[in-house]
Amino acid sequence: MPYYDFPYSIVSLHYILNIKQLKLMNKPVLFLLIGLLFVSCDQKDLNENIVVESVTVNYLQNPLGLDDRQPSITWTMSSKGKNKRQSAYQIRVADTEIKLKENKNITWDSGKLSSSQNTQVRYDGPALKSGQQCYFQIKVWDENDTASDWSETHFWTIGLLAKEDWKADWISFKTTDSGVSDSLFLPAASYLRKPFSVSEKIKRATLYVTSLGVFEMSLNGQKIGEDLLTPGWTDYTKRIYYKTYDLSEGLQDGTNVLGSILGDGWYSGYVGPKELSNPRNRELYGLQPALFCQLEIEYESGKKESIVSDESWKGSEGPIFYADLLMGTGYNANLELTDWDKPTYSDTDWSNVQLHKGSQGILQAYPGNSIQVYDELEPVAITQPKEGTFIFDLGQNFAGHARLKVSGNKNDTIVMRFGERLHPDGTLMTENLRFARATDTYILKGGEMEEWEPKFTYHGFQYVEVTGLKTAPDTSTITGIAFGSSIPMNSSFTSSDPMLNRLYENVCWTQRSNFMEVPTDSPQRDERLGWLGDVQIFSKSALYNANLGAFNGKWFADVRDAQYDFGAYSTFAPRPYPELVWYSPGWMEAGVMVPYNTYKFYKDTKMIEKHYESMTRFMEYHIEKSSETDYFYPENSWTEVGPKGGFGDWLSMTEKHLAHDIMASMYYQYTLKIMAEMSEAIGKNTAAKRYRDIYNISVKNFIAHYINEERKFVIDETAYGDGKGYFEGEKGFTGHTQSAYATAIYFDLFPENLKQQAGGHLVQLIEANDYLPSSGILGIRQLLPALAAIGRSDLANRILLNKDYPSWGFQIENGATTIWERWNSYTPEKGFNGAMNAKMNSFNHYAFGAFSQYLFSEIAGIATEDAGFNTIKIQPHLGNHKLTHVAATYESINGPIKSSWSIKNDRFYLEVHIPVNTIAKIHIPNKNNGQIKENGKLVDQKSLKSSTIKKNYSVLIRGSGDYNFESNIETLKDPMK
Ligand code: RAM
Repeated sequence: MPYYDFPYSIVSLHYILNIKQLKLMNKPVLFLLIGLLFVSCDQKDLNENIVVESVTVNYLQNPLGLDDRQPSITWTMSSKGKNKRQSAYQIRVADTEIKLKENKNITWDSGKLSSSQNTQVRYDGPALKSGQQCYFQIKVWDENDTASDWSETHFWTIGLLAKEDWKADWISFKTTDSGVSDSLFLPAASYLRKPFSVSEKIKRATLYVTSLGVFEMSLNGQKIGEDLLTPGWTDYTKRIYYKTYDLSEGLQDGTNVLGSILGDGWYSGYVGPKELSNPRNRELYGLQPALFCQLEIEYESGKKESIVSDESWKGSEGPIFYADLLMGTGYNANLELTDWDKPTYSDTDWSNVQLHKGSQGILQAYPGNSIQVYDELEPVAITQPKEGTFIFDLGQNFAGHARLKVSGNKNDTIVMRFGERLHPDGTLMTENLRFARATDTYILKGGEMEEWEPKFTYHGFQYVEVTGLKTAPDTSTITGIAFGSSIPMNSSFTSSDPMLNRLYENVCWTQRSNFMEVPTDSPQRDERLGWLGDVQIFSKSALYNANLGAFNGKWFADVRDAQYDFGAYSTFAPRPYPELVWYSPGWMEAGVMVPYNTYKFYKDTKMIEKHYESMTRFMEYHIEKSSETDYFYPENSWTEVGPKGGFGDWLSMTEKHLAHDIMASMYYQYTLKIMAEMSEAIGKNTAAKRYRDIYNISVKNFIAHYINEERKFVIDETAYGDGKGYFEGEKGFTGHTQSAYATAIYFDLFPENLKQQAGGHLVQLIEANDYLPSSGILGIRQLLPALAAIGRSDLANRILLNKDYPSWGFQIENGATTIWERWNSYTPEKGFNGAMNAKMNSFNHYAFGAFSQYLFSEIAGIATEDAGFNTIKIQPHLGNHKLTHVAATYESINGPIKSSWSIKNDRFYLEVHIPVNTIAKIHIPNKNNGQIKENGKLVDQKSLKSSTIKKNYSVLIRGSGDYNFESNIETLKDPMK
């Protein structure tokens, strides 16, 4: 046994006393010492005991108001020991904390179940009822059958499950049809209030609330919860989510007031680009926002009461004279309704509300991560490019709004505009916002310092332009308030290269800015749509950065709701334009690929089951279409979509476009393959076999058609004619691009020898392109991992760290703080590229951030071998040895996985952390199984296995714990050797 595994007490005793001294010792002292030894041995065992750490239900901590009848429970575990595994678990659920503690009248006791499963354990007790509270604890047993303590108490509650549970009506303050199609129409927000009295002692009070439009609720003058832009965005004609809040503490004896402010939001406000919804791009779902809420009060006496939205509520307009997601919010402080949501307020001049027709959509519990504030930013500079026009630089591009602090006279008007970049003369650049006006207005009441934050809008910006100030501002005048969906983002990546570190931060900021209820393309311009192509390409990167179980699950429902009857998934989801038929290869496959990635990260078979019928319909559509052309897509197969052929390798930098049909075929083949895997995961083996059979035929025919004797991709260019109808079709088409080979390798479509030959072409293309990327958004994710897969991470890193145009480094060199939409979004020579800027140019677009999965899966080398990171691989790719240090932690569903390495004097040092219940195959860079040290000691060379990539790794299998390794990498510097 190595010394470090020896009980500390024996080692220490040995150091304190030598054997002679022990013999000389009198018996009582000896017994005392031996006793102490046992105590401390026990102590050591105790320290190695498993502790149940973070516990979630349907990916959320202590969620309120679930409508899932079999919620899934997941826990992580820690232990100071090594090789710790779970051999059994027990879950106990009760409807009060006391019952749980006393283990009496338990709702469900799983009993001790022999199982290593610590994620996605489905509740399996008696049927759950509306409003039910479920307090629970978990106990686990380790590999020696030693029990842990019971975990802390956690809970979930159930929402309103049956239609009959709902007694509320849909209400709104006014019903106005703008009738406006060609000019801006920005109505005021409405204020609704309902006083009610409480005369008994309260046991529990729960608010269930939703709206068409966006709401903010208050109780006795206090905002309820921290969520913004609730209840978020869905296709309201099909599905509306309600939120649940616990108000047990907030109610007071006597009169209480529920208040609500309603804004247009996605329901009746401006959504998406003007062109898509002509003649009007507001009121896409309905005319006037409406509220639907129900406060369930349970008194100690057993009496129950419901306060619901109905015609007894009163409504008024107030200080918010416009509030729109794209256009901004205006507030006239002189119209403030002071204390309007407190009991003392008199609402005699308020009007009665009206009943609203509501929606046919099904009412469901909100399953995602609500939007919340995650950061505040202080200005780093204030400039005055024009007299009276101040520009506040917040140092970072992000999505959110600004808090304003001003003093002045009554009716002074402050106007704030938002932009991502400045013109060379220091003025705000807003051309790329297109139709989004992104303008907030504040009208002062005068006198004291006034502080204001807008509601019901958000902007994508780094700079705030402020006009109307009467005195010189300072850094407290404007504060950036960054918000987005509250996805847990606990992973980290740093390296010895400051540019790469900044780049990774840019990816995270871009993700945060665009994970706004749905994964949007951009937060600034009049678009902000959940483009499927962008989501699928960035999906794995996003999953490394954050836990997206809840967020993605919510979006998959949007994807299903937007799916066409004939099977194709729409180009974006939600799809607020019911008439629009728009789909494209590479985009629509997201409906299968993102669920697959989510399954691989979280082993979530419930999610597959929910989405399976929809995915099957999609696959049938593809299979039927491709059956006419031997189950792949030869040239010109997609003339029916717009633009012709689809979007293809959108925004690539190649001379000729990669033929859309090559990409369409490969994306289709990949979905066949992953559908087979997902089918198997839920026991649908016949379907799995069918998908695999079609896959094999498809790939065979595809290779025969597109690959020539030099093993190059070739196409019949004449098939595309003069390219008319295709996006930038005048450039012509080719098969021979970085994206084509990288995709074939990354999707693992080719047999080994062809893969190597494809790799050779990829390398040549990269060398010929001065080690710069040329891929568009359908190929970019694949590029770096594909190079690593053929043993050329040196080239991958060379591209990654390149600062020439076009590259990621070039963006950083040119002031990027988020990822740009285009490689040429900005160049010093051409600025924002003239007309292109006003057409389509976002500086906060995650698609090209899709490289960042490579930082985790290849550079740090953390990947799952199974689904759910129970069996993992740690395999750092050292590239060209220019990075000398990397430290990454991926917060997996099983707990944190750490890979941190450094290179010093041709020696490689690796530190890893493997969570409990996880087996790691650790690949240590090491030519031909040379010597490896583990925690300072030589590892028996016979126990080492060589890994496949050119025998450049030795593989060790280890269980949970912290380890460090050391190897010689002198001979690995040149991958060509
Ligand atoms: C743009 C979007 C998105 C892309 C589509 C094709 O407007 O921003 O990034 O997927 O077009």
